[in-house]
Amino acid sequence: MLKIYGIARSRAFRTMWMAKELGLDYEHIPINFADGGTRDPEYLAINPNGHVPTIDDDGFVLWESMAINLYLAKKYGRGTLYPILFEDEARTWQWSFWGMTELERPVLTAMFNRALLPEDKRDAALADQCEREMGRPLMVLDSVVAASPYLLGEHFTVADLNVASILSWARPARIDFSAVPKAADWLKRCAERPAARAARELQR
Ligand SMILES: N[C@@H](CCC(=O)N[C@@H](CS)C(=O)NCC(=O)O)C(=O)O
Repeated sequence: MLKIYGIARSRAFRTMWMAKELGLDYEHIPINFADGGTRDPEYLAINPNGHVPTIDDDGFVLWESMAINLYLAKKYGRGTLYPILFEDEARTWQWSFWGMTELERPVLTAMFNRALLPEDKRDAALADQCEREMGRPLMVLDSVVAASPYLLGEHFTVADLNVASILSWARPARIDFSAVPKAADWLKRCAERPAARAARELQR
């Protein structure tokens, strides 16, 4: 059976959303960074980085949220959540790497400095700078989802899930989407999927 390590209020959310999209049964092991769980020697033996998520799929251990989602989608959702064509597969990687390298740091930093840190520790100027940095990638996203409903075309795939899960931090980060309305609509379409809602329920 699939095991997912990590709490839903972490990047493990991405993996839980994926598992729910695929209708996979899984055992949830709520490793929490807040109580030192990610530094526990038993957990470090599974993921020496001391981060979540990690999965154990019948003895196959894998970490890094994007790699995990690409693996799960390819293994259990080929032809639906994972594309068949090599070119579409490559575009799936493109969007996943793009999300991690162009968006993840600024949106996370903005969320910390506008919502998560104690007020006296927040750096408003840094958050504003991060929001400005997101301007160009969000325009790129906007132009693509203006031409088709999802990143690879007509259907929701792991490419959408991976990018939308990174951008799920945009709301608490109070990122202004008014200049990118198509990207806002796309994000809403992704976030309203039953599997995304079910994964968000686990964050409560
Ligand atoms: N690049 C990794 C980052 C994982 C990561 O940093 N996870 C955070 C939680 S969202 C974590 O485990 N932090 C706790 C720690 O480092 O102890 C991924 O995408 O899986």
